[in-house]
Amino acid sequence: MITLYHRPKTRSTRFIFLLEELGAPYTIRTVTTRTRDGGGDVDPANPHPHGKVPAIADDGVVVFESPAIALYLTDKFPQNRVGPLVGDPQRGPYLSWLAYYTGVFEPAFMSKFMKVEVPRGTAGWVAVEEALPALLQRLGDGPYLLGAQFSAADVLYGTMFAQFAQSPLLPKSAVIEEYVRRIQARPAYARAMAREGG
Ligand SMILES: N[C@@H](CCC(=O)N[C@@H](CS)C(=O)NCC(=O)O)C(=O)O
Repeated sequence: MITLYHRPKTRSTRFIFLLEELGAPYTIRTVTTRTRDGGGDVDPANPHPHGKVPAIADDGVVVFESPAIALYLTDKFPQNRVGPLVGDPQRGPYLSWLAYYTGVFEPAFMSKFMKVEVPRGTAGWVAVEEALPALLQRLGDGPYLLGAQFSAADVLYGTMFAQFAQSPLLPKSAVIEEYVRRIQARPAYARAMAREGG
C-alpha cells in the first residue's frame, strides 16, 4: 500500500492525480511543512530528508523527488499504461522529460522568478526563454508530451502549467492553454481535486 505524504495545494497534489490515473491503492497522510512566510514546521512523520512534500512510502520503502516518485509509481502499477516501460521506444523520452522537469524546467522558472541570470556553460539548466520553446514544440505536436500517449510526465508539466496559468512568468500561449484544458478534463484530475483537501 502506498502512503502519500501530502500538504494541500503543493507539489504533492499532483501525485493524488497520478495515483488516481494508475488505479493504485493508496492512503494520504497529511503533514505540515515549513512555508514561504517562515511559518510551519517539519512534520516528524514525514520521511522526506528535508521535510518537504511529496514523498511516498511503499511498505516502508521511501521515495522522494517528483520524477523519482513518478517513475517508481508508473513502473510499479503498469496496468493503465501511464508510463512507458523498459523496452518501449518511448522509455528514453519519458525518462528524459521526467528528469528535465526538476533538473531544468523548474530551475529555469525559479531563476526567472528570482531575477537570476543563468550562466551558460556553468549552470546545469537553461533560461526559461530557451526551455519553454523546447516544451512548446513537443506539446504543439501533442496532444501529450510523448505524443499520443498520456504519461506521468504530463502530470508534472500539466499541473505546473495549470498552477502558473495566470502568472506573468508564463507567456500567454494557446498551446499551453489547450494542454492544460486536456489535463484538467481527465476524470482522474477531478477525483484528485475532490480528495486533495485544500
Ligand atoms: N524537488 C522537490 C520539491 C519539493 C518541494 O519543494 N515541495 C514544497 C511544497 S510545493 C515543500 O515541501 N516546501 C517546504 C519546504 O521547503 O520545507 C520535488 O519536486 O519533489
